Amino acid sequence: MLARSALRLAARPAVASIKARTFATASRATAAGSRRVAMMATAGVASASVLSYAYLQNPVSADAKPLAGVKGSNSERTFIAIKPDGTQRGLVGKVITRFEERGYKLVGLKAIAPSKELAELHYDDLKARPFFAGLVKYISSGTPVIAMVWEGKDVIRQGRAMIGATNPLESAPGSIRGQYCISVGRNIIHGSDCFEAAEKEINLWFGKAGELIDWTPANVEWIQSDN
Ligand code: DAT
Ligand code: MG
Repeated sequence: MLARSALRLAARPAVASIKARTFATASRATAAGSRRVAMMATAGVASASVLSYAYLQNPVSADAKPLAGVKGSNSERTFIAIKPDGTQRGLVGKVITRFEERGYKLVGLKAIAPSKELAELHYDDLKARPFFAGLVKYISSGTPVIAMVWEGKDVIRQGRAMIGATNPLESAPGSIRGQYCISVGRNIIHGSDCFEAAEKEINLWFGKAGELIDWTPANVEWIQSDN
């Protein structure tokens, strides 16, 4: 397991170097986690929190498939993020509900206040655009981004359709942006626009071993079957 983790980190130097404040999972398991486990071990105390840290330090082999799944298959994955304005406006539950109810499977989720570096890497293709600095400032403002990976049939294209056009003026009224946004600079949600972007973005935001969970929904046949 350690050898596998080391290999993965070596293959993803950009991810390993990103300094971001995560609220949910992996980075908490590092320094503070080890200190706490050591203190509790010294005191001879066993508790649920010790067990959860043990899980984080030795993640189950939960993401054995390629990070973005297999293009064009039922295991295709996309990176969806609720931006800081979506979080501030209390729209997290509504966005998650749309993807869940459509039939997609949530395989990764965390709240993260992205560093400037992470925001710049994420929007690397837009760095020559005049709005780039403002975009990075807004994404790395300190309000959490809700980062997710969703899996299922055609999830990349369907995800983009559900999100709607970049400029809310052009997004269909039933789409997420069409329902909740009026400004291109505050369009509340991000979604990968192609398989290559999904690979890059999932790698960037969920590149550590054990951050994605490969599970089988009980109703998968009722959602994905083509007969
Ligand atoms: P999308 O988020 O639909 O993939 P994009 O990749 O072209 O759109 O741009 C990324 C984000 O940058 C977009 O969600 C909002 C912001 N943005 C794009 N065009 C903009 C503009 N003309 N003015 C201000 N912000 C813009
Ligand atoms: Mg884009």
